[in-house]
Formats: sequence, structure tokens, C-alpha cells
Amino acid sequence: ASVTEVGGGGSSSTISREEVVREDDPTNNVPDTVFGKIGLQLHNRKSHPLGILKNAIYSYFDETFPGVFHKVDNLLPIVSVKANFDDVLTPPDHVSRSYNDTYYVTADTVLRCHTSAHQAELLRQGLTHFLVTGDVYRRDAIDATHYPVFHQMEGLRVFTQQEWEAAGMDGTALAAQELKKTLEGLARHLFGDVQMRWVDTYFPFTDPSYELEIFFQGKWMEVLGCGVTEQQILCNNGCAGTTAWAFGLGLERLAMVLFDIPDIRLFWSNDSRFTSQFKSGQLGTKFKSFSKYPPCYKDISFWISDEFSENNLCEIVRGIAGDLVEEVVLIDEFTNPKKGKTSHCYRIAYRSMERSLTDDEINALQAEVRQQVESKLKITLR
Ligand code: FA5
Ligand code: MG
Repeated sequence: ASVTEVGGGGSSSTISREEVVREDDPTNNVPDTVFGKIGLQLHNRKSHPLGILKNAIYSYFDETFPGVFHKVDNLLPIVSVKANFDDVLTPPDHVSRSYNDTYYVTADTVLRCHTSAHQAELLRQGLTHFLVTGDVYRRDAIDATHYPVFHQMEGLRVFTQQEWEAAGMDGTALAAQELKKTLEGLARHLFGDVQMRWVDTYFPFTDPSYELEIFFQGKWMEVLGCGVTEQQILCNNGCAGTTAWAFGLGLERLAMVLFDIPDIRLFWSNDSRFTSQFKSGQLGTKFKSFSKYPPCYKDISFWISDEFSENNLCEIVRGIAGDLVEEVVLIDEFTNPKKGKTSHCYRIAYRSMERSLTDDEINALQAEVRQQVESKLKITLR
């Protein structure tokens, strides 16, 4: 039997590694810390910032398109390579397919790296207006706005020929126009009067493609990607002769702005000083930081080899330190011209959000990091 849904109704059923991964499968690059997040469904908790935000977005779509959008929020994050990449026209050599960027469960299944992984199957089921929310997974850098697991909401809306003819427009123009209007309306619904701008970009699955940026704390922040769906996706999935718009937005990015949440790790906190501050239906509550504990910085320097990748380093640090690592930054880099060798120095910031860390504890973590980096990454410690 194939499992396509988890939990439902906000329940938190987790999946055991043994159910899906063969012990000896060399393809698997999902560490236990990441595996343990599957099934937690933060976005289905009514009093969690991500759940509150999801419901606020639902309300906006219910008001703007009464009774039209179908909502899906319990699809299993383990999907086929085909669904995650091929079905949305990701080229065979695209970097996002690499083991460096994506978590492979087996050779042909991955932890979805975007909710776009569900576009094709839902179109094939006959849905023409839908929102899909879920946890997505990426091997990535470590800092206050990046975590290997985050949440996206996908939206897709199909237009028929009658619709664009009635509007006196061509199908692509109508989709592009309504897409921008809908998302600008969503930003105003969430943030009130905000400064925003559209930036042209590229996605394999849309053309034209755009990103929406919001001006927040003195900077432009990218909150979503979107565009007019490629004809091939519609044709391949039972919607020939239509056009569509689609978007994928980052729930954490929006929630950090709405609730003033300073660090992405907090979304995973079970500390009641965090969880008790948010109430179902209350969008504007500003998070009151509990006292910040001091960070501790440790540097590590090594000669890299051609195979070195920062994501692999971050994966090791995250695997050892878990949520005690706040940031990993490259602070120095140079090449010795005679030897043709390149050295990197990374600064690791350790900090707990809940307590002070002891020197002994941090030294033990750093010693373990040094040892695993040396044994697993083909580098030479300096
Ligand atoms: C995508 O994932 C596309 N699938 C979005 C899309 C859907 C485009 C449908 C067109 C049509 P991107 O990788 O840019 O695009 O991610 C979308 C959003 O997810 C970003 O704008 C950002 O808000 C959020 N996001 C991306 N990476 C991270 C991360 N590491 N941590 C937190 N949020 C992230
Ligand atoms: Mg982007």
C-alpha cells in the first residue's frame, strides 16, 4: 500500500526511518535530525505561528475567491524524483537535483524541496484551484533565516479559454495580471500597507516568472516565487487548452516578519516561553524575546579539496550540534599560489535559545566537529 498522507487534523504522527529506508542504502543522505522532523506538521497546529499564518492566508483566499480554492495540507513529504523534478520540467543537469542540495531517501525518492512537487498530481486529479501547504527540505547554509526544514504554500489556478476571451485578453496576459493582483492583495491582507516590488526571475516551471519582495527592517526580502505555468505541465496533466498561474511562498519568512521572530530555529521550540505567546486566529502578536544567552564562537580552518562543499560541512555541524548551532560563516579564504591549495576558515556560532552553554559542552561539540570534518570531508585540518 502506498502512503500518500500523514496525520491529518493536526495530529503529529512521525514516520520511522526503518519504514522507508534500507539500512544499507548508500543513496540515503538524510540525517536523523532531519528525519525526525517528518510528520510534526507545525503548519497544522492552530496556535503555532505557522498554523496561524496558514489560516490567515486561507481566509484571504476564501474572501477573494469564495468556495473556489481546494486546500491540501497533509501530503507526505517523501515524493518521487519524478514528482519533485521531472513533472515540473527541472532539467536533468540542474543543481537542485544534486545530492549536495537535496535529501534523497532512496535513489528515486526525495524529501520534497518545494511544494511544487504536488502540482502535477493535483492537476491530474482534476483540481483547477488549489493551495498546498507542507514541510519542505533542503541541504543548505546555516544562519538565522535558513533551516534544513521549512514550510511552503503552493497556489495554482487554471483559466479556461472562455475566461480570457471574456476578459478580452490572451490567456498568459490574464494569468499574469490576476496573479500579481492576487498576491499584492495577499501581502496587504497580511501586512497592511507595505512597500513591495516585483523582480523578474527564472523557474523551469513558469514563464514569465517573478519574485515578490517586501521591504522589511531596512532591506528587501524575497517572500515568494511565482509565474505563469509552462504549457507543457498543463498539457501533460490533463489541462491542454488552458493557462494557469502558480506561486510558492515561504511561510517562515512571512511569519518572521509578522510575529517579529528573530531566529528560524524558534519555530521548532517546545519551550512554553515561545509556544504560549501565540493564539489561534491572532495574526499580529509580536514575539517578546526571552533573554538571549551569550553565543560562543569557534573557528575551524582547513585546506579544501575539489569536492569540498559548504552544505556538507553544515550538515556535519547540524548533525552534531543540532539546534545549538546558530550560524556557520566563511570568514577567511586564500589560495597558496605555489601549492595551488585553498584554505577556508569557518566561524561557528553556538548558542542555545533556552539556556547558557558551558565551555566543556562547547569544546566537546567542537572537538567532534573537527574529527568528523576531517574523517568525512577529504580536507586537511590546519
Ligand atoms: C521555489 O521553491 C518555487 N517552487 C516557487 C514557485 C512555485 C515558483 C510555483 C513558481 C511557481 P524558491 O526556491 O525561491 O522557489 O523558494 C520559494 C520561497 O521559499 C522563497 O521565496 C522563500 O520565501 C522561501 N525559502 C526558500 N529557501 C528558504 C530557506 N532556506 N529557508 C526559509 N525559507 C526559504
Ligand atoms: Mg528564490
